[in-house]
Amino acid sequence: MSSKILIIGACGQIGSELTYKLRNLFGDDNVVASDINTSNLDISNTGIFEIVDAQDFTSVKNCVEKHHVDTVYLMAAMLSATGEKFPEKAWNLNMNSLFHVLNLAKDKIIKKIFWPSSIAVFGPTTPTKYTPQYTTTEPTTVYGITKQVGERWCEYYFNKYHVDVRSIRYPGIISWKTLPGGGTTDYAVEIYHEAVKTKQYECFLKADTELPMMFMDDAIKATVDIMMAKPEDIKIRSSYNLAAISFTPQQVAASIKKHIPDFEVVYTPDFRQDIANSWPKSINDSYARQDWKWKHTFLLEDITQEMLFQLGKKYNTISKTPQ
Ligand code: AKB
Repeated sequence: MSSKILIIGACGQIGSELTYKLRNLFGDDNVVASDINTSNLDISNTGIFEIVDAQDFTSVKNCVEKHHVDTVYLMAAMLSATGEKFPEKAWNLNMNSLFHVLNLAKDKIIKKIFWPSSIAVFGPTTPTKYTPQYTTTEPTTVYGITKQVGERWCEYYFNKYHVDVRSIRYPGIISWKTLPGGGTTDYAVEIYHEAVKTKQYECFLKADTELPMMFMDDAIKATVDIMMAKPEDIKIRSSYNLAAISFTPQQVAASIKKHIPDFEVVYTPDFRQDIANSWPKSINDSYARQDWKWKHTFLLEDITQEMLFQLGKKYNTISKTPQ
């Protein structure tokens, strides 16, 4: 019998692309997409879709039982920037939803969980360059605190109750299908949209703010790969460091200018600058590369080409194929 998958938070930036990928890999009948509302019609109108409130245990459990789900991808979360505006809401959403799925697995109602962590688990006392897997984690954002504590709980449920939970620490994710919402790394998506639409962008981070980033296709590949790996190969049950590339706003702007020479960026840092300053500039992900053979594909120039091509089609500003 094939596995039955539930994605919670399927309308969001990563959830939506994960839904397309999992439907593709396992068939539309084996993938249940869910979210708190139908904000992404491309997801809710194109396959099995349920309204699920990730904070409500009964809502999650009913959906799991109705569809005989054995694997849950918990993608619902409040991200770093929004979390600073609504600390208690961020705590409640990020922690309650995690406990609900961990407890469903503890009670053997589901078998396997994917839960995303983030580079936000790191803080100002963490070494910023090539940040190791095991190091000081003193996050300064509520989002980071929920991810750090969540990692501890994942490992605890694995050790105490043999819950098969797998996790990666996502860097900033760049994609063109669904906009991100409420993160500090969102500038790296917005900049492409504005380059294509208006040839101008006001960046909320300083020009030289270096952060770890990854193209969506690589992030989805990592997510699927860690979930398909043999249980014995998943040696870290808190969360794996994961890396692809690192760049600054100035570097993305320069790579866009190669294609759109009159693109202009002004830098007006806001409260998100402090968050970015507290995060690593680059990540050492050697455990992921060793344990489950993680390898990234997309470099900055590849990402720029693909983003400008896809957004050009979306906004009707180009008709040529990428070189
Ligand atoms: C954010 O910026 O909050 C997220 C993240 C790095 O987890 N994209």
